[in-house]
Amino acid sequence: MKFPWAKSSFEESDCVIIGVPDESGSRASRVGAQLGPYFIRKVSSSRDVYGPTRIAQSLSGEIKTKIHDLGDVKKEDVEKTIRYIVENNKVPVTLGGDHSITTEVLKGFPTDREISLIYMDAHPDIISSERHYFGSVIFDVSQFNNINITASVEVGIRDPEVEEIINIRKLGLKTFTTYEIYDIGMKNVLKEIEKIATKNIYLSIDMDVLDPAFAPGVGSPSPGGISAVRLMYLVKNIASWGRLVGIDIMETNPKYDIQDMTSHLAANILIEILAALKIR
Ligand SMILES: [Mn+2]
Repeated sequence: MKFPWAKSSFEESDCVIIGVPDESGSRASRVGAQLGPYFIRKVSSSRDVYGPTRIAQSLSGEIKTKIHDLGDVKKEDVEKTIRYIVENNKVPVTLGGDHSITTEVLKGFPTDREISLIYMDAHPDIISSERHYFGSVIFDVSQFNNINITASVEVGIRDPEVEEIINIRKLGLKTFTTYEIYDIGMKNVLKEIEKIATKNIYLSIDMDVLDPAFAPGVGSPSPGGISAVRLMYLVKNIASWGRLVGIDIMETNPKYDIQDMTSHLAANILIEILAALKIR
């Protein structure tokens, strides 16, 4: 299964999509994130395409980015696949699968070019007492040479563990909770993110950053999240800055979804990003 609207060959593409149907790094009691890539592509194939040629327009307009869908990749092959995509000057887009796949993706980027992470998640994922799973992604990648943690930011968090609050302070990571987003408003959040994330930007989206009312199909739902349009507004603006070097959309769990609404939203978030994306 591939996205019907991802029609470019690898050679001519600006962006390359991979799916990683794996949840071996998850500890969620709600199993099913490995089905994410299949359902996101399937629901987009049936709802975002009208007939053989008419592709749904995004809110941001026509998708001018040339997109190739490479299909699914095993978790152990993610690092080398990403390296191959990046070496060919294309922007990799990864669909999960559990959030620990982001660590594997970031291993594939060159070690000598600094990256700012913009990490949208209900949970800070910055546990250090356990490593190499979906709760330790930020701590794990903070050990990488190319990840500039003080020029990185977490958006939408609301469910931290005590250990994580300590680690956020220790590492100098900036965060916006959902209350802070509500308080200062979307335009100001965007301005603040732009001031913090000054390097090449890797954008990672955990679908649980959204309120469960918009995204019930996730492994670890957390009430009090942001709305679908707010997330789309943030990511489409970030994509328009021309500094995105990689994107992922993780933790869609079709087993707990309602009529595929979370899978469809994941597909539409991707479409909005791709329509607004300015290639460097
Ligand atoms: Mn996460």
